[in-house]
Amino acid sequence: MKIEPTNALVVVDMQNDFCPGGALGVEEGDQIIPGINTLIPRFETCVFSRDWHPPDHCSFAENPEYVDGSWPVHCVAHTHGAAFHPDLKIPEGARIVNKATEPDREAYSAFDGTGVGDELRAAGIQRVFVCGLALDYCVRMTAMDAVAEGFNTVLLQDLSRAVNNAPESVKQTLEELEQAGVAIAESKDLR
Ligand code: VGL
Ligand code: ZN
Repeated sequence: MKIEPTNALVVVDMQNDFCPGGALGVEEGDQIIPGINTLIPRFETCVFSRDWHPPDHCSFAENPEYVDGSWPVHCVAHTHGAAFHPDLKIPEGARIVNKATEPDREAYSAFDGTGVGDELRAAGIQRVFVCGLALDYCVRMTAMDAVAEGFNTVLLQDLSRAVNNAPESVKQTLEELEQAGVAIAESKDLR
């Protein structure tokens, strides 16, 4: 797979709260950062999404159950937890996308309510490579929406980690994505 000028890298939610030690820390979430950093300068277009919730976001629960979409308080806009991981090398001029910014509305996908699909199309982008956190939630929904928006879509499996990293769960997510038309690849497949 050759990286073309019409390709974009979409880096999903590489924020402190989704990394180990964060409010919703994903196991090994920080381990994908070096690989993402290596890839960033090879793309002309990079999008970085961030979960950017108000303090009273509808997904927040005192006793969160996770699987039902209730979560501990996380990624409250302008807090340390919502900040990008300090090791992530965000280039100047990168598009930063805030999502799930309204109290009464959840949005897992970087395309949901952000307008970034239209922007990428207007910029001539035809294919998007998706990576980041978390594979089973925001990465999955971002990749599903990318297909629905008409982009040729590739999930970079080695540059993503899941909240539920049990092998059967990961397998199910990858199968769902493949069935939707998402290609599954590894960063080493890119040249
Ligand atoms: C996410 C749960 C809640 C994610 C965001 O980025 O995958 N997961 N909010
Ligand atoms: Zn969230």
